[in-house]
Amino acid sequence: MPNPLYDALFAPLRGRQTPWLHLPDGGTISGDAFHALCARTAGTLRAMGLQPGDRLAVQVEKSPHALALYGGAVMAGVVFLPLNTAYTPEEVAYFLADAGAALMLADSARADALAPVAARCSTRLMTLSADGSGSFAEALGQATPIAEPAARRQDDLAALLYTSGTTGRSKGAMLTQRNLLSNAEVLVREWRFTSDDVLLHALPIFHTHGLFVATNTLLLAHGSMILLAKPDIDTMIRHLPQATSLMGVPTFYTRLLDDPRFGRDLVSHMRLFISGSAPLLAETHAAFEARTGHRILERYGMTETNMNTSNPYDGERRAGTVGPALPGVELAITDVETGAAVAPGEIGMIEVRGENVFAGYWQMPEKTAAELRANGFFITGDLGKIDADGYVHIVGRQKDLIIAGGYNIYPKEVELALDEAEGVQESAVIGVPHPDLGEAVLGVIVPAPGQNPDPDGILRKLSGHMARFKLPRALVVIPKLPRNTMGKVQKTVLRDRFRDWFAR
Ligand code: MCA
Ligand code: AMP
Repeated sequence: MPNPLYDALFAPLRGRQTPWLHLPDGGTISGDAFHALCARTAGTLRAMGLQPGDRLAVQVEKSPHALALYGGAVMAGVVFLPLNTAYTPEEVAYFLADAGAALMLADSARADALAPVAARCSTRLMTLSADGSGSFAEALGQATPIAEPAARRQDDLAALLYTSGTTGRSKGAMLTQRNLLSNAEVLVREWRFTSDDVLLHALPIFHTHGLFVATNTLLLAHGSMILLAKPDIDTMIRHLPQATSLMGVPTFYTRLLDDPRFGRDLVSHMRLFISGSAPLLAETHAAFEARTGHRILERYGMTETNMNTSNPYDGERRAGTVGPALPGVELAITDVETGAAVAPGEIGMIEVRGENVFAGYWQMPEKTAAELRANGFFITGDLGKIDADGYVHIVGRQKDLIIAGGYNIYPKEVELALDEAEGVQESAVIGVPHPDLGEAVLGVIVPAPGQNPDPDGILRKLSGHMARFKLPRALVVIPKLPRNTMGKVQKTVLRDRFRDWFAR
């Protein structure tokens, strides 16, 4: 029975005795062994009663078993819903309830905290730890591997990935088999991945970048990956000599450059360095070339659209641009107010259409209608222009979003929490330049009349409720927020005023 994503990505692993995963301890997992693990995972999901189309929520540490959950879900026809391991139980509750997840897999260490949440959402909770232990791991040991993957069509959902909303409510981006497969096909071709490639995989596997861009591309190319549990720089440096390629957020590249061991010798056999998820500074691009002789290839994508543009493999990789549209992706630059196309070369809203573009937000028809036009163009919220050579320049964001180290933080969510804090009248949360993370979260608070809020105490309290990467790195107290004549907080004024806050 057809299951296009399985047929293209996972079926070729079957019978392959060469490594698919290289592990930091020197071990390897062959394609065939990984395929068998996926088939057993799919069998376990079925034995747990999951039907094609059901949602499987996963909040586990990165490991080969964790990656096989994705393969198992594809084989069982189950919709894969990966969650950031930094999310607190309170945050997880929203995703389980919204997605109506049938099963959640979590590390054993979190099981107690998650149990009441899962019970409230009528989601079955099982455990799977990075060392391969836990109740799901035990069930896996007893399971019959599925012989035949579930039949799926190109338009069936493969994954549900949540992206935060400007109003604070996260939206589940529905990604179909076609979305994922078409993008993987384009990336293999455009970036020239082959079975000789070994990707140094140091990204998390709960986001598009590490899960789809990296994993799907290497699967389709029949290459292999060095799977690192954490983006630890020492481990990355140790394994670079065995790799041919690296995909990273800009923080990977600035951290490598900060390390005196990183130089030409270490990367002599590397073929390709790719950067995305956040803007790569032109100075990083230049410093990287000076140090290694390699020009980083920068590309641009989103959870909702997979990859949209990429600098060319053979042509000029231009610093400060994200390259031309990928084959099969149409771009439009439109007026933010009217939606009409702007003149060539002008700045406007970047819109995207193609097989890569998602099917809409899970059970949010009004949000889908607001961002996905009837003509198929998705309104990205990114502002940019296309130059005379077709290269896209991202110049800013219309959406109020902070990207720190490649993670997205929606200020509204943090502001709502700060506004509730003791002694706070109101707040504004902004992103300001940060030497390691690109941008970091800064909270600006205004005291309630006669109050003297305690920034450290406020941050301590917040930390139990929201993922730590969303927490302001600092809180500053000012007497009042700058506002325009309409009463809107002028975040640009705040960003200018505090732009050197985290300067080295
Ligand atoms: C960790 N911390 C962070 C971040 N990461 N704070 C802000 N922003 C972050 N990105 C916090 C931790 O909570 C901790 O706080 C402290 O910083 C140190 O954490 P540590 O674990 O040591 O950090 P790390 O492991 O060195 O990770 C930093 C990192 C990582 C390498 C930048 O965040 C990362 O792998 N980012 C990649 C994210 C990604 O894959 N993005 C793709 C999504 P405390 O000390 O208080 O506990 S976007 C996407 O998929 C689209 C489609 C695209 O285009 O790619
Ligand atoms: P996410 O919602 O996590 O998928 O993040 C997508 C957002 O990351 C995009 O809308 C952009 O704002 C940003 N992004 C991704 N790649 C790049 C890049 N190369 N340069 C600038 N911004 C990027």
